[in-house]
Amino acid sequence: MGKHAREFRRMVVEDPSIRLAAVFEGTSGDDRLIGTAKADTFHAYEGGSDRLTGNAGNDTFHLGGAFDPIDGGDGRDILRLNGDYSAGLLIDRTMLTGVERIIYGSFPASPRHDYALTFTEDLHDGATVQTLTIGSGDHWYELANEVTIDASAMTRTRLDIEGSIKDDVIRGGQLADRLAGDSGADVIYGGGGRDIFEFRGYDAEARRSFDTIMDFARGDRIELMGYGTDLRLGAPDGEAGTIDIRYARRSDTTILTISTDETPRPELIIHLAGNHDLTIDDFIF
Ligand SMILES: [Ca+2]
Ligand SMILES: [Ca+2]
Ligand SMILES: [Ca+2]
Repeated sequence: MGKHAREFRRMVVEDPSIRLAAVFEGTSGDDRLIGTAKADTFHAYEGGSDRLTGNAGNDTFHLGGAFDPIDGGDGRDILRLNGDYSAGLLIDRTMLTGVERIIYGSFPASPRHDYALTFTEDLHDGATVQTLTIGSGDHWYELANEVTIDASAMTRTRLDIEGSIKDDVIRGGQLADRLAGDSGADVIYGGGGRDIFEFRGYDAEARRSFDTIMDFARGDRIELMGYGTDLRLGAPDGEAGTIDIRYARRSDTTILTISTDETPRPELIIHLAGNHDLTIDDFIF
């Protein structure tokens, strides 16, 4: 057990007169870090076989390449991953529970910080439905690289997933999720439930590539944020303010082309696998 971390724990947890939140610095040894009832911060970058317990309070856990078991406890807890997770992680409740948000990224920028996370079950016990937010939505960590997230095994979790600026593969769970690939050429599966696929108009990269939704189904919707609120379904002529819909038989793909201005270049292209007869009700503006 890491000496420094152990002393920290004793000081913070075993002395009831100290009620401040703690900042834990893990060591290269096997640290057992137990948080207070306040908003604690855990840094476990140094290796070893650690166990991190947040207890109550809105705790933040920082990991950097390895994955140590984390129990966030009560409160709204955040796990920040800043390291190379490209080899792929299978995550179950013995590894991660009681955490409501996962932020991945790379700071400083590194070409090797890719994230391949597969959740083999929900991260909470019991029948209640909880929300898990996953993304790089934080200016500090916006330099995220490719992410592959598979939450298809989750049946009691509503996912709010944001991809990276690169080409991602995102699989939602069995309930109604909100999924956003961000820029890059992303491949997105909603899974079960009435999912919302989100596209943001201020994302200039979206003009240069397109996302593909693999399992769009009745009840799913496409949310177009920042493309105007009066878009209409139109003929495929690039007219301003239209969503043109075309079925490409050869690739069995429905191609949506969104034009917001008079230039011939579309502002957004979305591919849906299969042939879909869409109406305006399939969209949210
Ligand atoms: Ca705590
Ligand atoms: Ca992306
Ligand atoms: Ca879903």
